[in-house]
Amino acid sequence: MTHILILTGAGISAESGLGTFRDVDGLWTKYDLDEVATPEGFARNPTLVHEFYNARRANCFDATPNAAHTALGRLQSEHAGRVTIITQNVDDLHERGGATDIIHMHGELRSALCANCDHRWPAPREMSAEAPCPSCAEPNTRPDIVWFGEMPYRMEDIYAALSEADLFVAIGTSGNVYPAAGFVMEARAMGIPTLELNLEPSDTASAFNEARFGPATQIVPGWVEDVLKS
Ligand code: BV8
Repeated sequence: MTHILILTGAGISAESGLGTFRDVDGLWTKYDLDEVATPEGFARNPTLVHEFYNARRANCFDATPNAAHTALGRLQSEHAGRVTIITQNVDDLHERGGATDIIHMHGELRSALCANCDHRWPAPREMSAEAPCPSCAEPNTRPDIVWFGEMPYRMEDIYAALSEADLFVAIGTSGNVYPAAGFVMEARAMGIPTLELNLEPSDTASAFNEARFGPATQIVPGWVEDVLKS
């Protein structure tokens, strides 16, 4: 029974119309990461940061999961062993594509967080710097997103899943952001076979034992088919 551990990034949602970060017209080419994805940026201008995430939340609500998301949902329901999905993505397309057992290590657009009392609740479509927290009533709410310089969520669960994995697969990630980009090296150090499924070789491509390149909606369903047939 093989336990498959999958790390996904923005590339798996690209064909659903959600922007990636570092491609030619990626989000970080349009917005200054320091202004909209750091706690310092949020402290300086919470309204700008809420506008950035409100726009991405709207895109996400209007997007639909693609064949790669649904293929991973199928893998989880049909593969005899465990399939754990760790995603860097903050959209909910994995869930809407039928996947469960998902670790959102960078948080989720559909969740809101109070910076004052740590209360979490389902995010409204539009958040604002003035809106009071439903629990402590303080106007100090933020997107439930892990920004640069902040601790990613559920790191213990991630390292536990890594230590039990029989295969590590990275899908649609450029391998630029740590600690996620380092997981492939942790897998190699434990002798776990590694596979990259990406549009093109990522910045960590040399660390993978195997790779398949192409759009996720083509190469992910094909790979899932091969796994379920093996
Ligand atoms: C941490 C939420 C300590 C926001 C994100 C100085 C100070 C503090 C920290 C640091 C520092 N210097 C470095 C760091 C570490 C820093 C970091 O790595 N910085 C980088 C820029 C060097 N990391 C952190 O700060 C992290 N925290 O280190 O805490 C710690 C350390 C260890 C253990 C515990 C604690 C927090 C990082 C999280 C930041 N938040 N997201 C938001 O989403 O709005 S990161 C952001 O980048 C997104 O989450 C995104 O998912 C993620 C990674 O990007 P990718 O998903 O890979 O997307 P990208 O566009 O880069 O690539 C897309 C890929 O898809 C490409 O390869 C492309 O070819 C491919 N593709 C495109 N189309 C398709 C496709 N593939 C298939 N099919 C297609 N159709």
